[in-house]
Amino acid sequence: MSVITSFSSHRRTDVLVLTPWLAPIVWNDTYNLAVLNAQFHQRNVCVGITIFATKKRKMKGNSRIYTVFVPTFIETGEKYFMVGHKVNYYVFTDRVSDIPIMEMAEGRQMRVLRVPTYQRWQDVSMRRMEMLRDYSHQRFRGEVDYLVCVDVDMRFSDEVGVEILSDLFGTLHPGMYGAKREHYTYERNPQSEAYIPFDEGDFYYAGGYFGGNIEEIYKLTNFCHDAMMADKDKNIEAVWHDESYLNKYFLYHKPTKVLSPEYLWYNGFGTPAFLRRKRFLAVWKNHQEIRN
Ligand code: 2GW
Ligand code: MN
Repeated sequence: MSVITSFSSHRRTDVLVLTPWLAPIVWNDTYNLAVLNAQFHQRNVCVGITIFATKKRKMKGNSRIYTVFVPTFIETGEKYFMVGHKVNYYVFTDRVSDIPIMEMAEGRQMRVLRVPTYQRWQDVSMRRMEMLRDYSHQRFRGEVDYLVCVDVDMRFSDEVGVEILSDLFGTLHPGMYGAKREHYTYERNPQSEAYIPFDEGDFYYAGGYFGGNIEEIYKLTNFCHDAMMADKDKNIEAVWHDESYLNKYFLYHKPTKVLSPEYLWYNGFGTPAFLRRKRFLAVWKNHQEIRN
């Protein structure tokens, strides 16, 4: 592995590349992937990526079944996600027979995990924390070194590699990028376990993209689930559900890496100059809608 002599190609001055607690913020042109790949290959790292596809979503007479997002997710993942590394896709679903068998590159596999259905969509989203906690404890520990936990209504559109991996990482929410702290949509009810006062908070992190090693993901999901249950007992539900509790966790357990909005983008937000790559995009859901 040769250390690159020209550092000028791995520098950004137009964006923040380091948090005040010295965690890298990952942007294109801040790292050398060849060097990182060699390091992670040396450790023979295996990466788990989790998605959930349960139940139906009913909206304005339309309904959609979240399993429709799975094939595109995996196809684009095979093209762009951790190419050349060992990967396990974990698909959590209540409709096992809707998940097709798909071809994977060598060293990569898909595992379908049956989970219960929740009636309220907020519970569908929030209960992911409990299931990730339980599977981290029972299964993931023995199978993978890192977990990447993302929404399913997404597709990869450029490389996402080992540069994202770290003990604990979160992703800047693309809709909140550049917003003032007081405009972050943290939970503002002091009675809630997710409460963050207006003068606190570092970044607004997205609920649909976090990860880390299994121990850290266990701690994160355990905290979020317990906080949600404590709020439920008080008849409280945080404004952005699991995302609100995740933001609370990251406030007091700072991530060791932060992913830039390159890693989570909506085409509707256009292409600002700071965005040199769009690696992972929200799928327009109405394209997928299935009439009742
Ligand atoms: C059904 C009705 C309304 C909303 C979601 C669902 C639903 C979600 C569902 O019927 N089945 C299902 O499997 N899900 C899973 O939850 C699926 O993995 C999906 O990606 C995830 C979050 O729901 P989604 O993607 O429709 O909502 P977003 O994109 O607005 O999610 C953001 O906000 C959520 C909390 O409100 C979460 O924090 C999420 O991580 C955020 O990206
Ligand atoms: Mn989503």
